Amino acid sequence: MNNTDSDNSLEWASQAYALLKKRQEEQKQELQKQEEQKQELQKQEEQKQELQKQEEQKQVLTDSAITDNLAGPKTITKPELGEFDDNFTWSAMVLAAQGKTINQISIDEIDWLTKLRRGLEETRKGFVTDLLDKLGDDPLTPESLDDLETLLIRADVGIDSTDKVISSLRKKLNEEVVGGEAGIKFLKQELKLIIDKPIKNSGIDLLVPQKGKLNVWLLVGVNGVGKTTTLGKLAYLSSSSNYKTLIAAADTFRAAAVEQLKVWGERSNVDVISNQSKNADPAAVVFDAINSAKKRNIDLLLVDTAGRLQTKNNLMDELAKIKKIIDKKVPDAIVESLLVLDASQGQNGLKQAKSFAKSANLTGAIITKLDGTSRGGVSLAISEEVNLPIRFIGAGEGMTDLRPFNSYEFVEAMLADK
Ligand SMILES: Nc1nc2c(ncn2[C@@H]2O[C@H](COP(=O)(O)OP(=O)(O)OP(=O)(O)O)[C@@H](O)[C@H]2O)c(=O)[nH]1
Ligand SMILES: [Mg+2]
Repeated sequence: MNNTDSDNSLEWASQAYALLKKRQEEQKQELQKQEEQKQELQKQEEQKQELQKQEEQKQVLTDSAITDNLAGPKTITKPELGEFDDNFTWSAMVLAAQGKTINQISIDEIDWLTKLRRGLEETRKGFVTDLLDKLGDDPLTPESLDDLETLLIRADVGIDSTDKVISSLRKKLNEEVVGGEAGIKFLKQELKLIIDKPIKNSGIDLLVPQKGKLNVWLLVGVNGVGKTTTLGKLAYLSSSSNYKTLIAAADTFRAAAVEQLKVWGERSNVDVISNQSKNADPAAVVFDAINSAKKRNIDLLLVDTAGRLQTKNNLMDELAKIKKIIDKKVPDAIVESLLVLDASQGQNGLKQAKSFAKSANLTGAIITKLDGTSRGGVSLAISEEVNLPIRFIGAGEGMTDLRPFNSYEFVEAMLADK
């Protein structure tokens, strides 16, 4: 990028910022106006019902005291426009590079990209910063490729993906002189190719529920990786995108799982089908949930499953049983078995993916906890070695901290140079 380019980019980002700021101000004023009108109406009503209202308030307080004690989302806060800083300009540029115009970008998107970039900061620190230091502005040499190889392995990118990238770079180097900046650009393209391959192979670029059918998404994975939290975020994403959504609480092993799900369900207005009795059969919960989904014309049924049972075989048997019930009751349902993986577990996550892929008929992966881990590179290993399309990524515990996976944004965030 030469000076003029960066001046133009900054000017573009600054216009986008001014527009978003204006829009936010207008929205705030509109909300305030509505709020004032509402308060005026309420005032008259309140005078009449003073006593009754005190009674109700007591009840609300008790309810929120109960829900606040459960693991679940805090409140759904709409993201606010932050400063016009490096985070903003980088996010705006990433959106612009994907063909968005100033009018098309939103605060939500800027907020997410900022989170993603921050989340991948640790991965980047041990990798890109070192790489850029080593490369400087000089052309790539066979020695710098050796350094890059070590860095990629250290970032948990995995041996197969690393080999692939390094041999492509070596080939390019034999043909022409590759400068530092061109090297990074080529590296980004290669990493993106690796992540995109299983997505292309699946024939589905973006996973969304198919209209007119029952879509059933099973969330599977070992304990503690973030299945229930991810399911809660998906329920919010789905219902706020106007898909009729239902949750099946099929983790009957963990006592608090149902309560945890109910909190998430309530916040996004999605019902939870559960069976509170001890040792309830998970497949029976799914059976009930399918009946309910059919009656209510549900688009998406999200199924939470157990991460820990007495043995790994039990876990796989149970998943098979759930799958059998779905196939039998709704043969034309679109079923997705999504493996939830905790990015911070690095190579261990890769092992889990390999073992689940063998026995659980997986169709995709969701990477969670990308915030604050240095091992985000594992996403590449999952794509290359397990051939699983990554469908969503989570970078935080809040309701809006999950987004459909976008390989361009992911690679840009992983290799952002500041
Ligand atoms: N920082 C961070 N924490 C997360 C994320 N996703 C989940 N968590 C946290 O990880 C912990 C475990 O999450 P759960 O959703 O209960 O995990 P699970 O896979 O359902 O666990 P089991 O039901 O016990 O198998 C909770 O404290 C979550 O808040 C994320 O993207 N970022
Ligand atoms: Mg759970």
